[in-house]
Amino acid sequence: MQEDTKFSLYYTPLCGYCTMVRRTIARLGIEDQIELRDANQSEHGEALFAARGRHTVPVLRIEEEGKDEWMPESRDIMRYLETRFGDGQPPRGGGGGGGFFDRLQMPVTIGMWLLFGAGLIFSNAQQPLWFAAMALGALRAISRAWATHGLVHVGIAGLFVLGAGAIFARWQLGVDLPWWWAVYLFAGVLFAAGLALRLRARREQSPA
Ligand SMILES: N[C@@H](CCC(=O)N[C@@H](CS)C(=O)NCC(=O)O)C(=O)O
Repeated sequence: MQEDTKFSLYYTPLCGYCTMVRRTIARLGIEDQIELRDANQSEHGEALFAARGRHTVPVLRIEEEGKDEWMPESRDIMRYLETRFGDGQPPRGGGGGGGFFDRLQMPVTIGMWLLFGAGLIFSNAQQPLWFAAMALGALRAISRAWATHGLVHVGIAGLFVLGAGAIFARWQLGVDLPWWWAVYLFAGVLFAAGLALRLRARREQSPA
C-alpha cells in the first residue's frame, strides 16, 4: 500500500525547521521513501508556490490514492511521519514537539518586548532592562537553535549572545563598544521580522 504513495519533502538547505524534519526522517530510517526537493531549485520552488501560494518550507507532499496533499508546518509533518512510520509517539525535542520550550516561546517574546519598552521609558534603568531583554532573547534563540540545528537559528542565537554581552560590558564594566547600537538595531529588525512571520503563519493557518 505504502508503495503506491509518493512522499516528497520540499525544503531548503539552510532552513532549521527543515533540518528538524530531516532529522526525524533519518531517525525513522525512511530516507529512501521520501524524496527531498530543494525549493531553491526553480522547478521545485515553482511547484511549491503554485500549490500553496507561498514559498514557506518545509512542506511534505503526499500523493496517495489520487489525492495530492501538501502538508506545511514542521511539527505537523514530524507528527504525521512519527504516526505513519514510527511508534506513533510525538516527536521529542524543544522546538518541534510542542514541548516545554516551545510553549515558552510566546511569553518570552512578549517579555522581551516589554523589557525593551520599559528600557525606553525608564532611561535610568535602561542598561539592566535591555540586558535582561537581550538575555531572554538569547535564551529563546538558543533553545530554538538547539531544537532545529538550523544554521540561521544558530547564527541568530550567536548574535543575541553577542548583544547581551555588549550591553553587559557597557552596563557593568563601562566599556562603550562602538557597535552596540548596531546590535540593538539588528535585534529590533529580528523582532519585527519574527512578529511578521508569526502573523503570516497565523493567517496561513486560519483558512481551511
Ligand atoms: N512554523 C513553520 C515555520 C517555517 C518557516 O519559517 N520557514 C522559513 C525557513 S526556515 C521559510 O520558509 N521562510 C520563507 C517564507 O516563509 O517565504 C514550521 O515550523 O514549519
